Amino acid sequence: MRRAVCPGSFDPVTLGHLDIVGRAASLFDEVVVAVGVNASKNRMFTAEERMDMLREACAPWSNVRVDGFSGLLTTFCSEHGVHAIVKGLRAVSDFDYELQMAQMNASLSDVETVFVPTSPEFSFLASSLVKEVATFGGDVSTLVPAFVDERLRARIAENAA
Ligand code: COD
Repeated sequence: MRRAVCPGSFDPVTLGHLDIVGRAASLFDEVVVAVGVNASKNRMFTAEERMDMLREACAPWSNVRVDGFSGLLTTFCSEHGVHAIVKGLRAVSDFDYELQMAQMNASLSDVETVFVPTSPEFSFLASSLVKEVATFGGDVSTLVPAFVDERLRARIAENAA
């Protein structure tokens, strides 16, 4: 069984994330989408909310499941029999940081990192930008699944009330 992990914050999941998850699902027997729950950043959605959205978005892939993790990703990998970390690369700016993480993770364990290039239509897409655009009333309906768009707008309205 070749098992990979797609880790991230997914605050919230975008079509760019799902493009990488879907392609990982065709490369590996099983893919675990692992939501980092370390409380280091301000999040719009709780870990449970982020995982719920991912479960709904990943439902079409029978070999993908969603889990949460705290602490080191390499610890999660060894506890769950994960052999590869799959990361999407958008630009050279991603590469510098992702290479550093891949090398650190390789020094901590024997898990390999596999980089998947973003599809061109998603190369500018990041959760942080989606939240910013949506917060200022912009249309993000082509960048996230429809139900995520609804939850984003509901959360922004709640926060503004
Ligand atoms: N196209 C392609 N790929 C994309 C796109 C896009 N448009 N958007 C995002 N991605 C991919 C990237 O590969 C990214 O790495 C991944 O999706 C997740 O993105 P985010 O923004 O949701 O998540 P990050 O980058 O905040 O997640 C960082 C981790 C949680 C993976 C990282 O901090 C981590 O591993 N933390 C655990 C603690 C640890 O082990 N630290 C030591 C690391 S060396």
